[in-house]
Parts: sequence; C-alpha cells; structure tokens
Amino acid sequence: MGKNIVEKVFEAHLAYGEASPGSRVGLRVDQVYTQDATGTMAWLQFEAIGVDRVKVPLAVSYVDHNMLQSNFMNADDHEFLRTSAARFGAWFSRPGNGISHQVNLERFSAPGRIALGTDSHTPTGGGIGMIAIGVGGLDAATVMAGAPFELKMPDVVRVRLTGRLKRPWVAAMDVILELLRRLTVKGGVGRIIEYSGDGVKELSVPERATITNMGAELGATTSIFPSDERTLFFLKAQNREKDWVELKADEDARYADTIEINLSRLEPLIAMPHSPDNVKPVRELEGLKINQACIGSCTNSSYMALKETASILKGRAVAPGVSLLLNPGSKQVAEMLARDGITRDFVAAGARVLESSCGPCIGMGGSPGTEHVSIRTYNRNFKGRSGTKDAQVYLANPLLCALFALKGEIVDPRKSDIKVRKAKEPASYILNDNMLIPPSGGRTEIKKGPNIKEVPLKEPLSGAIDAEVLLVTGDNITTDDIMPAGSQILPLRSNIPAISEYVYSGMDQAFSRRALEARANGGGIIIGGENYGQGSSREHAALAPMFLGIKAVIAKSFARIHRSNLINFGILPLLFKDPADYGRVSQSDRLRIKGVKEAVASSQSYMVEDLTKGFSFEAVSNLTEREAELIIEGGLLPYTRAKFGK
Ligand code: MIC
Ligand code: SF4
Repeated sequence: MGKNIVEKVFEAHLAYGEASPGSRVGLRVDQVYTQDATGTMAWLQFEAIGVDRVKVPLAVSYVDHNMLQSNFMNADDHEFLRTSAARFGAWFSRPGNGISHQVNLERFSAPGRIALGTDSHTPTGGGIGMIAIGVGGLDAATVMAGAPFELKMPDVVRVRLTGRLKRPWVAAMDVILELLRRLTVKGGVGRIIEYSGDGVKELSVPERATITNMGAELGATTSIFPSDERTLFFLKAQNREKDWVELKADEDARYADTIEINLSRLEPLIAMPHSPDNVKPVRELEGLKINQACIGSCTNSSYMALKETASILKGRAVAPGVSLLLNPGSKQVAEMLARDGITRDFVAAGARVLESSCGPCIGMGGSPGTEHVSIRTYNRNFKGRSGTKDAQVYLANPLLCALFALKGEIVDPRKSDIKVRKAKEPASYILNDNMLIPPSGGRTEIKKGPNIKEVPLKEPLSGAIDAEVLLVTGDNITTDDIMPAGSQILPLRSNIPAISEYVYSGMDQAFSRRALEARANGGGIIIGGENYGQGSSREHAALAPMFLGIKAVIAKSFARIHRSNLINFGILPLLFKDPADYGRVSQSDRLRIKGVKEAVASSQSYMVEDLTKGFSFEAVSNLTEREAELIIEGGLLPYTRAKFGK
C-alpha cells in the first residue's frame, strides 16, 4: 500500500511504535528550537533535568519576542539564553537576527527532517517539507535531553491545490484563510494537513511557509508540503542545496479526508475580530475605516511578499490617521530590503520600520488605540492580544494591508487603479550569519538576572481532588485568555510567582486572588468548553495555574499543545463524558473526585460529585500509559529527572 509524506517521514524517524493513525509513536527528532518567551523556562528546565549537553543533532535558541527593553528583565533573559546556549551546545540567534520561524526556514530547515519548536507556529518549516511541530518548553527540554518525542499519530488530511494564484490582490495568505473559513479553528485538531496537487508547484517555499505557519490556527498538529524543484530552488538560493531531498506521496497513498482548493478561483479574504476563522470576502467590508496597518511577522515576511507590497506604496503616502508599521521577519529579509531600496519605499510612504521581531503581533509595542481598527498580515487576532482590549483586529495579506493603509479604509481591491508588480523569487539571498552564534565548548557560566526564578515543582498526585470551581469558560478559550502576553506581562515569563498574578486577568481580574485562597483549601478546578487552550504553545498557561493550585480542568475538548502542557505540569485534563453536564456546573461549586490515582492508573473514568448542588457526573481522561505516569509523578520534570538526569 502506498504511503503519504507524513507516514514516510514518521517511519524514517521511528524510535518505537507504528506510524498508523491513532497509535502512540516515539520519534527521533533532528532539530529543536526555542524562542525567548518560552525558552527561558525550557532552558531552566533543561538545566534542572541535569544533562550536560543537548543530545539532538541541532538545537537553536532564538530571541524574537521579548525585545522591548523598558527595564533590565528582557536584556537579562537574553543574556541567560546566550550563556545557556553556549553552556549546553545550542546555536544562539541574537536579538535582531529575526523571528525564529523565518530564520529557521532560511538557515536550518530541511525536507524530510523532524523539528520541534517551543512555539505554535513551528509548522512554518512544513513549507520546506519538514515535519515541524509546536510543543511546550518542557517537552522540548526532555527531547534535548535525549528522549524521543511521543505523540498519538494524527490522521493525515490531504489538501489538493489546483490552478494558480493568478487573480490580482490574492496571495498565499488567502489560501489558509480559505481553509480556516471552511474548517474553523477546531478543524485541524488531531490532524496533519498534507498539501498536494498541481497547484503546489505554483507556490514558492516562502508562500508555502505562510500557509503552513497559519495552519496552526486550524488546531492542526502540523502541515507539510512536498519537497520538489521549488524547494531545491529555495535551498540553492540559501546555499544549502545539500539539504535537499525529494519528498512526495505515493500515487496510491491514503488519507483520512481530501479537501480541494482551486487557487485560480480564490478572492481576497479577511479574518474579522476576534478569531482567525471569522473569514469574509474583503468586498463585504468595503468602507470600514482603519487606524493602523501592520505588515510583517512570522506569517508574511518574505522578501518577495514585501517587495510586491512596496510596489503598492512606492511614490504614494499613507492616509492621514493611519499608522503603518513594518516588522520584517528576519535580518536576511531586512538586509535585502535595505539593499534594494525597498525599505526606502516603505519609509517614504510613511511606514514606521520596526526591528525584526514579533513586535505588535504579541503586543510588544505597536498597540492600537482605544477601539481602533488594526489590519494586520499576522496570524492571530484574539481579543486583547494586540495589547488593547477593545481594539478590532483584522487579518489579511500584505498587499491588501498596504492598499488599505493608503486609502485609510477597506476597499474592494479589484476596483483599485493601483497595480501590484509581481516580484521574482530571488536566485540568491544575502548570506550573512554574523548574528548566529554556533555552539561552543561548554565551559560558559550561565548568567541569571534577579528576575529569573527557579521552576516550581508540583507534589505527586494525591488520592482525591476536593476543590472549588474557580471559573467556567466558553468554547475556544485561547492561551492568550489563560495567560495573557503583551509588553507588561511577557518580561515575567521567567518568574512564575510574579506572572501567576495575571492568570485569566483579561477575563477576571480577581482570578489569581481567588485561586490563591482556594489553594489553601484543596485547590481549584476550571470548567472549559470545546477546544480549550487553543493558540500558543506557552506552557505558562499550565505552569502558572499549577502554581496557583489548579488541580484539574474539565472541558468538552482540548487543544493538543495545551493538553500536553497541562499533563506536563501535573494538572489533570478531564473530558465531560456527556457534554450536557457542562451546563450543570457553576463557578464556586465544590467538586470532589475520589480515587483519582487509581482511575488515572487504570479505568480513566472519574465520578465527579458536585457537593454544592448535590449531583454527580462522569468524566474521562484518555491518558496514555506515559501520560498517566506523568500525572501521578506530578509532571514531566520530576519524571524526566528520574529517567535521564544525573
Ligand atoms: C504566539 O504567537 O501566540 C506566540 C507568542 O508566539 C506563542 C508563544 C509564546 O506565548 O511565547 C506561540 O505561538 O506559541
Ligand atoms: Fe511572533 Fe506573532 Fe509569529 Fe507568534 S505569531 S512567533 S508572536 S510573530
């Protein structure tokens, strides 16, 4: 029987198990990369495991999120990351070198390999034919310490692309917006998206990477393109031809499902507040005034995309009342834009040029004003994520963002007299790796600033949970809701006691105070709806609740990375056996679950008594053997220490 690309790559990396949907597989990982906002914890955890040097062929520590230095904290973290990379044998990508996903695509990604990254947009590497999966910091740390990466083999869904992106104002971003429109933010859960069809060869690697990057918003484990002549062309242009291998599915490969998209028929699309799947054709929003346009980020920062965008801005001016920001994805891109006068076109039109970092995407500067409308080429528009609670954030391709910035409002681009000049894919990129520090001998002393605190540990699981419901949430709660980011909170990522004060602060100011009170009295429980914990890989959305004494989350369903993070920190993720029971539990109810340890170890079924209302309901956990062990031990750190540490 024929194999699809995912099966081929998984099989070539099997440490144990079988690459068939639904079974547990252990994978040998080729590359692990961290970014600073999740990386400080990952490297502290690596240190706590007690292994001398990283045990994967390639590890890279990037700095791209916490770039605003309004006090000592972020700069101290950068220094910690630099010295820990040197100590433990990782590459270090210095602040200014760019956003991890973009730099990794340019300088390290390779078809047929497996990479893990401590960021949910790691699947950007799927654009080059790499299985690239976003994980929590602790998962990355254990893999760097020598463990295989274990996961339940997802279903593989084929997206067959036909035609080509020939309509003006349509770009790669519209392909993924179309998929989000059809599948929603839950549509990819438990699945890997594999692209195929004649339309694939019409897309360059950077365009493919835009699509796989934002595939994270589908909830998919990852997305992958074949590796073909276009892949070879890109690798040659990066002087990495030797990393190329061909990768294609067999003719008779099998898929769980097939979705067809005709690229020739796509029209310009836009995601409306506050979810990337709230997609409409741009024409339906004609006339909406905008205050801000942001171009760049890890989603839409390729040299070609920005060159085409500059052709719209050239010789024109941004509308009064609109602030246009540019954050190029990497130093390589920024350097080429400068060399070719493209930065000049942006600046001349009135753009504010930011450094190569995440910036406004995560509220690290560039926050919109009160009730302002911001249109962005980024991948997420969750409420409040921009740093402004009542901002209205829309997502669209860079060509559209530039056009709207000039017009001051959303217009139907097809009626515009402005012509976009197509850019040719570069046959060579500027190769200047002077901000990438290779691994060194390992005698470096690790420097920790005063804001860097020890990783808290949880005690092993006890026999019963008797705790208070601290919050009942709706569907699609994001990790930005659970553990907000932004310029005030992000610098606290290496200080769990301090960052814990902000858990759920955007939704409920009093949450952490109530949780701490409950901690002294059995702890807390959170009730969630569908797709609980979607979005980022930040393990702080589990680690900080653990610190606040949360014992369990009972939800209708979980997002993959967040569920793993909960388990990694010893918080029990339970599912309502009957989703109708969700509506019966209220905030402040006292819940008791007896025999927890036995249920985790064997039946996976739990009788939850609502002591306040006097009824019981059933919950289940579907934990694998390893996950059950982790929960019992109090999380992955104590477990790994015992297994791999000194
Ligand atoms: C995001 O886009 O949400 C982030 C910020 O990059 C996160 C990582 C983090 O919270 O540090 C992600 O995507 O995983
Ligand atoms: Fe950075 Fe935004 Fe990309 Fe996350 S989505 S890595 S915050 S640019």
